[in-house]
Amino acid sequence: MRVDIVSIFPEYFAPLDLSLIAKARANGTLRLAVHDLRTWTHDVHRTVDDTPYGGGPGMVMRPEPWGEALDALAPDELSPDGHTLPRLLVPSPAGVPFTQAMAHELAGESHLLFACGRYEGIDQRVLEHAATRMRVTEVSLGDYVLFGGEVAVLVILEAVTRLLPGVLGNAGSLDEESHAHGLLEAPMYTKPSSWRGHEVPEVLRSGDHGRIARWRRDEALLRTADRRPDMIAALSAESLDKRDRAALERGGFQLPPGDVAK
Ligand code: JAH
Repeated sequence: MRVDIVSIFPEYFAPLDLSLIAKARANGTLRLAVHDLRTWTHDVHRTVDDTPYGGGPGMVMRPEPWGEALDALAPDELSPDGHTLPRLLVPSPAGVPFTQAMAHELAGESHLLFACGRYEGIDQRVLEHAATRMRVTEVSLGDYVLFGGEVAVLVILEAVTRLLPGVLGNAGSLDEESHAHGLLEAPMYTKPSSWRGHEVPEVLRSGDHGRIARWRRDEALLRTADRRPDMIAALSAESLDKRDRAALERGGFQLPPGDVAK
């Protein structure tokens, strides 16, 4: 996968030289480049922002440097290495929610291009214009405001690159994790079995794989109902059986009637 990142703070991306992302870059799984937006400014002050039309506080990123950056990184002609146009991703509190499903979708792309906004964001015409040439997605990590898109790009890249073939050693660990089955994961424990007066649940030391699987399922259901009622409400009719319902009722949770009954 090829990834290009455009930002006025390329130094934010130093962590991409660490750990498993660095390894994926070294072995050619990931071809990643970070670009300074000011490369595509031409005035002495290398200006990237200006005041907003219609008034209001803050500044908006000027369209011209972004236009040149996208021309350079997503040329109209197919590049000599046969790469197609990138998928443009723009972190924004006004974007569509980023999910594990979107991470899987992005892991199937051959070229991602990230545009990091700062201030009050990027002139909307940049995205409008880019959409005439490539797929453009404004994406949000949650309902809060950052200084800019840089940290959001680090998060998205970590979620996506760990799904690339060969990046995670243990192939089995991908489908048992939180969000893969629409529930939060049960708690995990390691040695020692007793630590500062806190014990590992007996069932996990029983060696009874059936009981362990049932316990983990119950714990996953209970903590999801407690912490993420939205995820319980989103479960399909088939995903909760009678034992699941019984576990939730034992935990004192009221199930919505009908759609999650079985
Ligand atoms: C803030 C440009 N959903 C997380 C998120 C993503 C991007 C931004 N804020 C929050 C942001 C200012 C300028 C992007």
